[in-house]
Amino acid sequence: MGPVEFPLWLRISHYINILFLGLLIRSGIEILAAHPRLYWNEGCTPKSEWLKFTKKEVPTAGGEIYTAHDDEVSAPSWLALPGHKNLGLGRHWHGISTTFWILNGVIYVTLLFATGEWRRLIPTSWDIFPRAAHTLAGYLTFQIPPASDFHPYDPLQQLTYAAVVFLLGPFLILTGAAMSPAIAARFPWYLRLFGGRQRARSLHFLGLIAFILFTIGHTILVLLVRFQDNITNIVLGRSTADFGLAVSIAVIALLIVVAIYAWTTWYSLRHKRRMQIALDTIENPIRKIFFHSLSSAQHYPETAISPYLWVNGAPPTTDESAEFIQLAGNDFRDWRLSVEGLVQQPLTLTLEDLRALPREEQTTLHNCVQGWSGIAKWSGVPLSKILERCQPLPEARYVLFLSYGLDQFTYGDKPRQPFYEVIDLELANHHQTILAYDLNDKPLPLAHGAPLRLRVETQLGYKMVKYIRSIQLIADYRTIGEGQGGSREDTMFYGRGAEI
Ligand SMILES: Nc1nc2c(c(=O)[nH]1)N[C@H]1C(S)=C(S)[C@@H](COP(=O)(O)O)O[C@H]1N2
Ligand SMILES: [Mo]
Repeated sequence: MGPVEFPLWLRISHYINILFLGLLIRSGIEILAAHPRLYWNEGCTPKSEWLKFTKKEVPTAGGEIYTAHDDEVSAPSWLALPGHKNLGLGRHWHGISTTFWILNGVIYVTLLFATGEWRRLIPTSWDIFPRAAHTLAGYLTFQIPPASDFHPYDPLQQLTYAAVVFLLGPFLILTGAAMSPAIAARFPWYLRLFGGRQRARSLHFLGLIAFILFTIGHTILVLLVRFQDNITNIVLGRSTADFGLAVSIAVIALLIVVAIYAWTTWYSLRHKRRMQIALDTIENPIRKIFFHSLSSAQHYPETAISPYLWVNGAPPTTDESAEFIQLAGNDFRDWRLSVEGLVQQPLTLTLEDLRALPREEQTTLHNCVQGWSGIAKWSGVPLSKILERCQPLPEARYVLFLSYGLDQFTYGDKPRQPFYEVIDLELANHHQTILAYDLNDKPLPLAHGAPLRLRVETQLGYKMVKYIRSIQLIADYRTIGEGQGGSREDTMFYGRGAEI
């Protein structure tokens, strides 16, 4: 075999891969820190985690409410992107990086096959296994394989690279997609392939560990075994190229990657809103195309109902809403739901009125943006039935749900605002979008949103407003609050779409 050349496209895609893998890993750590526990069970029962990155214990006795936000840990910025409890921005970076990493991967694989380069990577004979084992045994006894073993890779190298490209990469994409509430809601069989969302999440994490171990091993071997050939090959395409030049280019290229990592963290922490809008502008159309129209078709058996349900967002206190406390004290008999805004027929409904309307029961999976989940049976009235009755005006495009409770977080130095979220009419009319008044066949408990809460089964939990006070049909969400489409979007920089 003559000298091998590494084509330019291959070298560039290898470099782009380094850049995005780092962004993916760092933003992934940010996401993990938002719920630093990993489980094999779907309900995330406290103390059942197989791995946790927090010393906190979830109080299971006593009346005090412990929310998922209380459980979040702060990751340092050198490790996580951007660090310091910025799940919203971490998620934007993870989304953007996933998109470009996959794009880079698709271009790479296409060119690999189009140019015949695949023959170097994909083993075509079973004897690669014994040969790779032989090479491994050699490395383990500190023997470097002879130059004749590299075509351009030694058997172990070839097998590992092929496994990383064609197995580990797709595995991370598939387990990542399984964590999308929209995919899990529309294709429940897909989630079952992995044994549920928490298993997919745990497997995604183990995939990350595999990637990190591979990267460490790969880097060590590149440095220790035939470094001069490796660096000239991957930078300049030929082992006969100028070694000094190759090293200089590699060092500069890696410094650029480090500078990009530092910049993304710094800029994200400093200009949170700007970063949120910039990244979401790219993601939003992608989410719209692939996820938005998926409608939930979940029918979990009642035996799947989780023994424990995490809480996010505590009930309003007297300071937040004395009115709510009064209503709750009277079992919500005086509570009224007002449906107003751009409607022909404003409505005022009591809980009895709502219970008299058509009832929808659904046992579904709740997916919090932070990572935990839980299966519960929700009963209530389909939102579409309310919309039929209030008759939205033609200019109405969104539905706003306003809570009695206040947002836990604030933006700038402003006081805390009532918690609200906005969904569009397409989501509002999905079959399993309901206003729930019962949880597991009992009136909704206070912690989970009494007397009425929204369920939108293709979305992440933050869209599902609890303690509903009113529903308004509006033409545009940009004039409401900070203009991002909901409290979590306004103050925590989450995405406008909550499908993944
Ligand atoms: N009013 C109000 N509704 C809210 C929240 C909140 O803080 N306040 N948190 C949201 C989030 S982030 C989630 S995950 C779910 C949690 O619902 P649960 O507490 O019933 O599990 O409620 C959503 N609805
Ligand atoms: Mo959440």
